[in-house]
Amino acid sequence: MCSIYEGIIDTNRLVEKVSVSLFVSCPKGFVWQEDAIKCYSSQVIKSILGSDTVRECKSLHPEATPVEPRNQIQMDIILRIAVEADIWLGMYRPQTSNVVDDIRYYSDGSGIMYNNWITGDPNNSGQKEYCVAALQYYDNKWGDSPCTSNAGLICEL
Ligand SMILES: [Ca+2]
Repeated sequence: MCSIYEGIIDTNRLVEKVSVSLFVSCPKGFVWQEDAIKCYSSQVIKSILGSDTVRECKSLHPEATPVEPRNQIQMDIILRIAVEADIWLGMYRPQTSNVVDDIRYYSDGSGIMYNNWITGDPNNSGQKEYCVAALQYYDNKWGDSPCTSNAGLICEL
């Protein structure tokens, strides 16, 4: 039993080292953030419309997506990088969905697994809030917002 247990520990260490070595070299225009284990675009794109954020990130790198914070560590990094007051997040409500909290990630369409909503959001106010942003006015908590709002954009891969 003891030798099996040691084997599991060694496997975990190996996987951790492989992950770091794969992503530590980011494509041009991206910087490695070790605590998030991701590459982030090194500049915030200004005043982008939410509906165009996916295309904007793809223009930087084919596999890049708007930032999709999946835990508080990643959210803290996004706020550290951000220079704009508000930042688009890589999440959306399908325009065919009538469910207010049917918020999904752009990258794979799955439901979000972490959130930091403003109290009362998501609320799809006016039935036109299909994008999600971290809003400085609300202490960087998240609001579902019209995709035509202006906000900064950070891409990740
Ligand atoms: Ca809202």
